Amino acid sequence: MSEIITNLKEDLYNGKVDEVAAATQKALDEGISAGEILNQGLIAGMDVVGRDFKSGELFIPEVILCARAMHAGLEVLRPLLIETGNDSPGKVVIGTVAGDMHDIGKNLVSMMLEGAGFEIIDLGTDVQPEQFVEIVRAEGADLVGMSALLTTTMQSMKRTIDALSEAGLRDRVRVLVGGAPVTANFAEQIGADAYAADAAAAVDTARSLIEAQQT
Ligand code: B12
Repeated sequence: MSEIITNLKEDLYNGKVDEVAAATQKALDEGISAGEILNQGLIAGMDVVGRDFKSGELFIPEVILCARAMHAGLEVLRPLLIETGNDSPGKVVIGTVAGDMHDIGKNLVSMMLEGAGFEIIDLGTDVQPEQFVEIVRAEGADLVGMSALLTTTMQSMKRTIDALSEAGLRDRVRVLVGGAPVTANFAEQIGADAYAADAAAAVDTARSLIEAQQT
């Protein structure tokens, strides 16, 4: 692995916001692709943070700094990830479900969908089922994307799907779920249309869900 990527991962681990932004830009300037910087640098760096958070080596304040650093790197990559044509395959309402504040993965999925031309309405984090319902209805969304990173908030996905059904919107909108603890099996159990494991898979799955809806 190149030295720049190794340094980038180290800076991310140490929560150095400005350094991560600068290292991301430097990597781009040296011709490393956005995909490689994202996967080998930022996401791989965050995996190490997650491992050490779990084992008790890192604590919440440190992880918050790492998350900020990750955001800073993603912002540098943003223009490259969202380079797009004009033809929108559909409108997506996306958010992290009620009770959950994790937004890095959701933001990445948003960016990649935007890059694939989707129109994105990002509701942020801790989004209540009623908020999803209100915006899906108001915007006539084609697809709802929900993210959950906590086993305790996964049930908010089901509550949101139930709320969409109660509001009579479920037939009109496809539901795509994701986040580290979510599985295809869980998606099926709660009545979602699909699960995708990462941002690249999210784009392919969103496309095929909307195509299937239109035919
Ligand atoms: C960063 C982080 C935080 C940050 C969040 C900052 C932020 N702005 O997001 C802070 C410090 C705030 C935090 C807080 C907490 N956290 Co935390 N956190 C993490 C950590 C280290 C990384 C998550 C991350 O960003 N990963 C990088 C991104 C790129 O990956 P990702 O989110 O999985 O997203 C990818 C896929 O899942 C998928 N995806 C994600 N969303 C979606 C949506 C759709 C529609 C699709 C299709 C796909 C998709 O695509 C993404 C890109 O490839 C994880 C550890 C881990 N390994 O996941 C713990 C982790 C999720 N946290 C955990 C915990 C326990 C907490 C707290 C409860 C701690 C506490 N005691 O207070 C709080 C909860 C706060 C709350 N109410 O939400 C646990 C969860 C355990 C569990 N099984 O429930 C984890 C797993 C750590 C651990 N091993 O113990 N956390």
